[in-house]
Amino acid sequence: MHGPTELHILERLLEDNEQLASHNQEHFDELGLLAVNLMSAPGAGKTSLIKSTAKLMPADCPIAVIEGDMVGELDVERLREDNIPAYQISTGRACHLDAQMVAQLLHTTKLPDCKILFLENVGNLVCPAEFPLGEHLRIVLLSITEGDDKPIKYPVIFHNCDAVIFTKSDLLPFCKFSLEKAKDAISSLNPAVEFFVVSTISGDGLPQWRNWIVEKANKKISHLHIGL
Ligand SMILES: Nc1nc2c(ncn2[C@@H]2O[C@H](COP(=O)(O)OP(=O)(O)OP(=O)(O)O)[C@@H](O)[C@H]2O)c(=O)[nH]1
Ligand SMILES: [Mg+2]
Repeated sequence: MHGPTELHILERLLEDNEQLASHNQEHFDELGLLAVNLMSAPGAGKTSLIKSTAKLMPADCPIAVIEGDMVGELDVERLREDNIPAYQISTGRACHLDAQMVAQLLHTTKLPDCKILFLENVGNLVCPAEFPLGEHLRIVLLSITEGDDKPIKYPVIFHNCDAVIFTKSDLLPFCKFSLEKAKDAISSLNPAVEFFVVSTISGDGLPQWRNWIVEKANKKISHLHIGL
């Protein structure tokens, strides 16, 4: 249980984060890009999805990545292997990115000319839900190996997102995972949510996801008409 003082501090923390997130969004809008927060449990396939998405992107829709991890630069290195511009934020003991960390990077780093900026959050299904970063879109990845009960057990992150991507669909034949059950649980929390079912191994579902995100960029960025 939290006492009144702890609750007050938490409220102030979240309010400050909201203000900085709005500030970050002004930066994103000035830069003329679509900012996309990718959230999931550790290992659900965020970095793999970014790498596969980049390969399918039209040349006139370059991407960049802000990569959040507690320590190390492993994911940034994986992205740079594919020539994807990637910028590390090390969160230390924090289990999520926050708007202050992103603001600091935006104020000290010149991002390349890109149309979609992915913010890969720290692997965690709880805290990232509470700390908006200024993104335009919030995407949650749920991998087939995690179990179809996760939307019921971790509702906040699924309640407050634009799309859910079921990842590792190549493993469906080997895991007891009901897509129908998971989709029903998420839709009851968030009726407007969109679903994708993808595998970066087989490539299934990736073109549909790519088309959707490019369409979102076309709508968000004025004068952008990326063809597919
Ligand atoms: N079978 C299968 N494995 C996958 C797929 N996508 C990713 N993986 C594997 O899942 C593991 C984790 O993938 P990552 O892309 O590193 O996951 P992540 O969400 O970025 O992980 P963190 O950043 O540590 O939270 C790796 O071993 C990937 O090879 C997929 O579509 N199918
Ligand atoms: Mg990763």
